[in-house]
Amino acid sequence: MNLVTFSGPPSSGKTSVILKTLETLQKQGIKPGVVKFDCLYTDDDLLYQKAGIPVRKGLSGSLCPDHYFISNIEDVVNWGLEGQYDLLVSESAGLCNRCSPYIKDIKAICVIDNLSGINTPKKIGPMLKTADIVVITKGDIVSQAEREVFAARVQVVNPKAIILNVNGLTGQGCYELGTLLYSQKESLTSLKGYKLRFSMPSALCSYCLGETRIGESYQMGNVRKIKLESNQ
Ligand SMILES: Nc1nc2c(ncn2[C@@H]2O[C@H](COP(=O)(O)OP(=O)(O)OP(=O)(O)O)[C@@H](O)[C@H]2O)c(=O)[nH]1
Ligand SMILES: [Zn+2]
Ligand SMILES: [Zn+2]
Repeated sequence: MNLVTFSGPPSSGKTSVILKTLETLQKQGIKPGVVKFDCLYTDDDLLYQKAGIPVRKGLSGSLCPDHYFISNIEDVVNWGLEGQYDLLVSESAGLCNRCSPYIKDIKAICVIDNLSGINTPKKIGPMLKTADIVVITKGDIVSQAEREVFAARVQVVNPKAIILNVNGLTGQGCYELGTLLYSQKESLTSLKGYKLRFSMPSALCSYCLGETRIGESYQMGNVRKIKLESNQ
């Protein structure tokens, strides 16, 4: 089985791109399975189901979706192995810019869209910086110049990444992406011994633990104060 991890900001086009890409792979006889990780809500599972793709979803609730992902990925891999899927795709909500779900030696794809603003590549942390492939969507609604500037900004943040412009509506670029995702030689049977690409911050403070009261005396643990004097 091959495993690939997709991540990216909300509504960047992850599901659209994954669906179109899996369609091209299914035509080649490759059997996919998908697991969607989100925080509070997703109906992506219905879209995968409609396309005839086996799917499971996990909602992290109050936890960072990436922390939740990594605590559950082994079970997900076992689900994929039991289903005998050739390609197991995880789609994670990129809601926490400090973390990423990427694992060393497991293909990592970040989906980001042209509309998100030219400073967005700098704001997104490891999810973009440590991806192998960066898929840029929604090029159909910006100009050629905007596409070029945006792609250049992405390349500055992640010089090693393969950057692909993909149209999530028409599927243009998805065949090429598919060829990068699946390899017949790969046969993952367990994630034992694998490691995350980036150590996730543990921001355990009173508010993580459910505190709602405002005031210094209620703040314990990992607290960082804003420096207003040296702030511009
Ligand atoms: N114009 C245009 N719209 C796109 C493109 N790709 C995706 N969309 C649209 O963008 C919206 C969000 O797409 P999704 O595929 O649901 O995005 P997502 O990243 O999976 O969203 P979440 O999982 O909810 O975070 C949908 O309305 C898509 O039809 C694209 O290349 N061009
Ligand atoms: Zn989605
Ligand atoms: Zn996080």
